[in-house]
Amino acid sequence: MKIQILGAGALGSLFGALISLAGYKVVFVARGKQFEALKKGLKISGILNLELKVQATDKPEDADLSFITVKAYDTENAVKQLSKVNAGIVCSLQNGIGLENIISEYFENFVRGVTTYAANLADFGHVVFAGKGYTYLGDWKGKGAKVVAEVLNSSGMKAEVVEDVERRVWIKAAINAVINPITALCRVRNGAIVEREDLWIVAEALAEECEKVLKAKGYELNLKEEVARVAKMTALNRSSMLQDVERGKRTEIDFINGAFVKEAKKLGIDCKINEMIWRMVRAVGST
Ligand code: KPL
Repeated sequence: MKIQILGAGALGSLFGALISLAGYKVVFVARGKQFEALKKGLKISGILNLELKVQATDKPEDADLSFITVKAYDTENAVKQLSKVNAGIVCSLQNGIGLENIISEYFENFVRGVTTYAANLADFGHVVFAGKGYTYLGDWKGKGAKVVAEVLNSSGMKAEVVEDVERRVWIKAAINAVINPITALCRVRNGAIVEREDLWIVAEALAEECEKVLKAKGYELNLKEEVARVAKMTALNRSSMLQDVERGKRTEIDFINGAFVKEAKKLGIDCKINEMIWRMVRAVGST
């Protein structure tokens, strides 16, 4: 079985490494400095310490399974390229809301995944495996979730096929809507959210608005508790948005807080704090 990672950044490279260590043939699709570095090899540190030779390319190839791990704003570009080859089952593990319609348009078998695995890019070609997690997978269009779960589980990663993947996408995005912008704006690790009173007050305000949106969509949960749990569990992690801001890269804020603000408007829910934070991150990042 040939597996392709479209967007071999931090998370994509970690998944690619773990899957190739299990014996699967894996192709890493990357761009720029990451592509150049991967041609020389991939270093993993943190929970695992190893270096491996990988097959790197800058264009998608035919594959039996293609993971999409590009940034949310690159989705359209990436799927257009991917649609030119035989992509096989397509599985998105991206953060953010609203990517599903774009991907479904191009492929017959589309699996949406939500993962809590954590990875940071220490340098081009060097990924820090920062946290083991869980991956939930659901068939969004056609079939494939079972196959993806088998690949991940046989690679030593915990994965499960679920019926409510859309709910899980929204809940993950809500957690991201609280942790990511605060850590990016204040340049702190995730743990600071629960350790510093000032930050927790902002976190609570964001969480209250997002929870109202979730509730109106029929997704009940105590978001503050969930945010506190994730912030403690990933205390030492630098959120993906903090990493983007530190590198002067565009952030995924439009697909996280921006998506909550748009949904809140449709539902007639006040979401002003998310809107302020959304605009502040846009101003800080290179949007
Ligand atoms: O998903 C994450 C991210 O950084 O994007 C969290 C859960 C906040 C972990 O860092």
